[in-house]
Amino acid sequence: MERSPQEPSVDNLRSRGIRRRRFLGGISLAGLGAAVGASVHLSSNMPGTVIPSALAQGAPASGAAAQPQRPQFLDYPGKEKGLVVLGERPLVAETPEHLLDDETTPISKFFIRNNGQIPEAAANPDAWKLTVDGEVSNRLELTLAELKSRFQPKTYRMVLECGGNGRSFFQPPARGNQWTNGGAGCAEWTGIPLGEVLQAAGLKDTARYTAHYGADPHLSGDPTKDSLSRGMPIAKAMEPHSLIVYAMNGEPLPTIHGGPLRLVIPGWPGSLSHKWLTRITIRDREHDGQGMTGTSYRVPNKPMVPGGTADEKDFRILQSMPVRSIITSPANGTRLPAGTREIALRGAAWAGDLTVARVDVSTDAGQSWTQATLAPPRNRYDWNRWTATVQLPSDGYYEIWTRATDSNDKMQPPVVTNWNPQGYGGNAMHRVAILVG
Ligand SMILES: Nc1nc2c(c(=O)[nH]1)N[C@H]1C(S)=C(S)[C@@H](COP(=O)(O)O)O[C@H]1N2
Ligand SMILES: [Mo]
Repeated sequence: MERSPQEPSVDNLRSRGIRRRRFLGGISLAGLGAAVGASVHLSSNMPGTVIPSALAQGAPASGAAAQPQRPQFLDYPGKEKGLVVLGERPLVAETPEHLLDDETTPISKFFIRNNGQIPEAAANPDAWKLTVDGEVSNRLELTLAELKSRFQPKTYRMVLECGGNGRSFFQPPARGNQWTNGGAGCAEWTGIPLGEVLQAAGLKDTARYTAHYGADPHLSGDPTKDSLSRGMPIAKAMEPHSLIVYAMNGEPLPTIHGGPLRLVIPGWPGSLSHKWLTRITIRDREHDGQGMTGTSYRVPNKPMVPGGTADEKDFRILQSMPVRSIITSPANGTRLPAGTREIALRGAAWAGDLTVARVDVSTDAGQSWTQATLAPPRNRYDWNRWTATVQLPSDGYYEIWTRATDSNDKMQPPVVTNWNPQGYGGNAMHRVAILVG
């Protein structure tokens, strides 16, 4: 079979040190192009280290897979077809960056991450029960109706981000769902501050840490096993933005997002934002539930050799998520009319517990940068929407890069650093490819 110059052979790719697993034979990019009313094939000739994220979507988790893979698009009630399935059992789906272009992420576009089975929808949400026990003087058992009537609700727009967001950019591949940058979204969450409920339960002097339990059955069906059970230091739980949530974007919290009741613990790994929440136990020490041990949600204290063997005693629990910015328009793979010399860019940036100090964009692989304009966040933990205009000197192929800098003056790195076995902290600059003419 004859190859077009845009479809280099496998041997060709190897000899140029390009990672095979990053190549989708142009299918993914063509698909995205079609989605935005264009059809382009830019996926060839791009080295694995710089390949834009849309090209990595649908790539197999294992570097061993030799066949290019077509991304699998989600087919789920109430969800956009453009979400990309990263796993079916448990169901995990991410939002390609160009679908994060809304100020507030609609439910239909919000990413999905499960560790176990999805429970049945609650027949009577207001009767849903939450227990608060452990190191408290006044054990609580509250229905959702009682929660709503006893406490004053708050609504904040806040980023929820999976701890493994960006994992697919690690090399060698890190274990777990191969998120590009789409394991994140920013919704309006309505609920009761967790701290007020803990206060009502009366924290004892011995209270150090939370432990979260939910109604999702373990994948195996074994009732003695938790799908997930994480926890956090009391200080994080007492922050005013740590919420027990029952509504999302003004609607009752959908079952797929943990309805009727979940935690939203902004700034920290999404795994703390427990869905289908039934019980919070206060402990006198760090929690040791499912997802708290080994190298899960942990990062090395000293840089380790990529692909090396982890020594668990050198790891600490991942708390605040790293700074990240994404380009949400134009979409990766967009083709623009010949003669286009100026492009309006839009995006979003966020920085865990910190704030975003600035966002810069480049069209020349970082040789020069243009500062973006940040819209102010509505409240703490909201993302910053940003806009920028860039000039292009000619028709042709360009990559647009974005990088954010946080309030501690830490900038996103050009490539993923700090390799760790389960791939946390992958916050390399986001890149999209465009073709003018
Ligand atoms: N009960 C329960 N809560 C959970 C999970 C889970 O598997 N079970 N997954 C967590 C993880 S890892 C993430 S990133 C977020 C994802 O929330 P979403 O599916 O609403 O996007 O939920 C968290 N809460
Ligand atoms: Mo997650």
